[in-house]
Amino acid sequence: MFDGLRKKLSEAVKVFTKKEEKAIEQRQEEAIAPVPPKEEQGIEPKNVPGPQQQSIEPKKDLKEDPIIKVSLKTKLKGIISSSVYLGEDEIDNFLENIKVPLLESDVSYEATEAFLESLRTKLGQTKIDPKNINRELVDLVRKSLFDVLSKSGNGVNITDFVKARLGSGDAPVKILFLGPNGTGKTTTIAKLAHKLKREGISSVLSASDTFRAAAIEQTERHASKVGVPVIKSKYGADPASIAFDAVAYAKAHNIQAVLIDSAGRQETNKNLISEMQKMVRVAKPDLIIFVGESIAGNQLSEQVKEFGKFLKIDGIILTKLDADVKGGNAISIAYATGIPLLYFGTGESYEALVRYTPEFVVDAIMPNN
Ligand SMILES: Nc1nc2c(ncn2[C@@H]2O[C@H](COP(=O)(O)OP(=O)(O)OP(=O)(O)O)[C@@H](O)[C@H]2O)c(=O)[nH]1
Ligand SMILES: [Mg+2]
Repeated sequence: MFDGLRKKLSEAVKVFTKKEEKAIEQRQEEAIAPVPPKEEQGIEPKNVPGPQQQSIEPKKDLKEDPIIKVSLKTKLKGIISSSVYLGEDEIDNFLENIKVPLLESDVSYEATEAFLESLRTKLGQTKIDPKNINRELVDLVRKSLFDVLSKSGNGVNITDFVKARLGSGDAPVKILFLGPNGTGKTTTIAKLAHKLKREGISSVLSASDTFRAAAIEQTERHASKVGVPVIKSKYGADPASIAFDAVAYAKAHNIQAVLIDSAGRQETNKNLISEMQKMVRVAKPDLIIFVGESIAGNQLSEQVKEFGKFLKIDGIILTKLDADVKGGNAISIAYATGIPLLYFGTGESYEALVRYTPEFVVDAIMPNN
């Protein structure tokens, strides 16, 4: 999870830290180096004493000269311990080093630019402690990542959402899941049913994918493993009417949440999109959740935007993060769509569902060392 991005970013920070440490060391050496005598500087000294005079004058040890000692000491102390602003060239250099890993790791161009802009501002305003360059850079990178990730909110805990709705008398709470083929919609529904159950919230699954072969049996299998009821019909049946039946079942049996599955579809398929709109009209979901897979790369944001033209998407669940070696998509999607990211699917087990928060992503990408 986020492995590619984490390794590349921390490497870029390390490389730049080494460069800066060297630059500072060099400045220190320049400060320690004795000032060359004026002859060497090509300046004709005035009142040069003759050779005889020279031998009479006792040799002055530079180290013993209290004036030189103090000034050198102060100068060095200043250079070694006081914090410094990075120069513009240094900032440019650092940002360039960090831009490539982001783009290579599926972070979109727009999100990368937003991140770099935030980081540039922070670098320009922050005095860096030369003894702690790595730590300070890590801190600024973390803050800039946080800025970009916060654009899609701070995440929503579905169980809290359901509890709040139930508290205001809105039972059952209906959640519809949609997205492209094979992204993990049905598995994610099972994970959420499991999660709700553990928190004491009852749910029923609506097997509204009547299109894909074996989809109904798959939903039934999940329902029986998790221990929740499922409402189903025949293949080819109207998905909206199954959702309607599931809501009626929930009302009749005091079930608190209805999780409505749907067949995977491409955002360009007009018939399937209008079928989806019918589901929304009939079932009136409280939440419409887009389930996309992290490994879809940069096209994921486009998919969300296209679906969003026909239906109001309330949240996104990003699956298969465990299989994504790059990991930048979470940043891209948070930035590009502005739609709240809710959860990450991190494996095939029912437990493999992690709540999204900007902090979680920042910690995974740039751990505080
Ligand atoms: N590694 C990994 N696999 C996942 C994750 N979520 C789902 N899967 C797997 O992805 C495959 C497809 O999952 P489904 O839940 O059937 O996906 P779907 O979106 O319902 O598929 P369709 O209904 O055909 O559109 C299954 O093999 C799941 O086990 C995840 O977070 N990580
Ligand atoms: Mg499915």
